[in-house]
Amino acid sequence: MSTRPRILVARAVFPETLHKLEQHFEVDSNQADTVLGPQELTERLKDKVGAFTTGSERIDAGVLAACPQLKVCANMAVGFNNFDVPAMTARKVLATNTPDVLTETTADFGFALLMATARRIAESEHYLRAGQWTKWSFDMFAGSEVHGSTLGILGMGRIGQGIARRGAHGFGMNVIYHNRSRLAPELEAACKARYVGKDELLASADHLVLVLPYSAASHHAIGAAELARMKPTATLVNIARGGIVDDAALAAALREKRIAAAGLDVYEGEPKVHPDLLTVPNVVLTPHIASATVPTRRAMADLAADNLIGFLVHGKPLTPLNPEVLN
Ligand code: 8YV
Repeated sequence: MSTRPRILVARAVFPETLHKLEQHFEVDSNQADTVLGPQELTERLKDKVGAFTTGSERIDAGVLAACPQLKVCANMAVGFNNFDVPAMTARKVLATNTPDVLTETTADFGFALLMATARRIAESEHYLRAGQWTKWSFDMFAGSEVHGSTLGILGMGRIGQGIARRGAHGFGMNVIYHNRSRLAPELEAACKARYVGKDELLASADHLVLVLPYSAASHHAIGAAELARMKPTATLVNIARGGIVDDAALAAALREKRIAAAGLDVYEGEPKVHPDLLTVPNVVLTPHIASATVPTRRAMADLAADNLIGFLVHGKPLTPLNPEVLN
């Protein structure tokens, strides 16, 4: 029997990533490309020391209790709400994520979704494909202005700052943000962003982009009450996590034109999408692809693999979330 560490790759990844991992580990890989539920995940993880996860597999106290050999879980995602980090730390299981490598790509996509939403690109394309374009008219797909407008950002981490820089420097937008803590002055200056309270953010933004991490505290951070504070001409973009927005409340606000439009890449309960969102025209819906460029997905997969190799082979992970377990 091989003495190499045994790991689980929980979901289909690049063949090159598997090959890289196989140089160091005995790899059990879920080629099915489905998210392993708690039962199957536990079954396949109980004799492993490491897991390569993709942001959806839940690692919680139950899984940890059933997998006593587990030492590390490397998420191929910057978000890590699928990990119960305190429970992992208590069990001395290392958690890693993939920060930085996806920042600019994800900020590009956030801006693309903002543009598509404000300028009604998806809606007008559907109209054209459906053969409905027979004449020009003065107000056909007239949207909202992007340049010079007020860009609001909720959650001002690396990706939020990337969106702020694009807005301020590329489109001359007036950038305001709200975050748990205020940025250092030099970071605020770099993205020409002004800190405001959440109420002012909601009331003043022409385009509001959500880039905050998901947690119990951010669950439904945008619900009916928050939507009611926004301008009727405003657009909302969510590239953070489903669950931050109350999708049913958003669909109602869009249908009743209480806000102008929304662009969503993430959903509560994805890949299921709230049925009401599928029937309102003024929303652009994409299937959680903000980090999806070939180079970025490769960099994310490489970093997750290098975290497993770094920790299990060399004792040094690259981007630990709970470095205290290394002591
Ligand atoms: C991933 C993401 O595509 O990094 C994140 O947090 O949401 C996306 O970049 C997704 O989590 C699957 O890995």
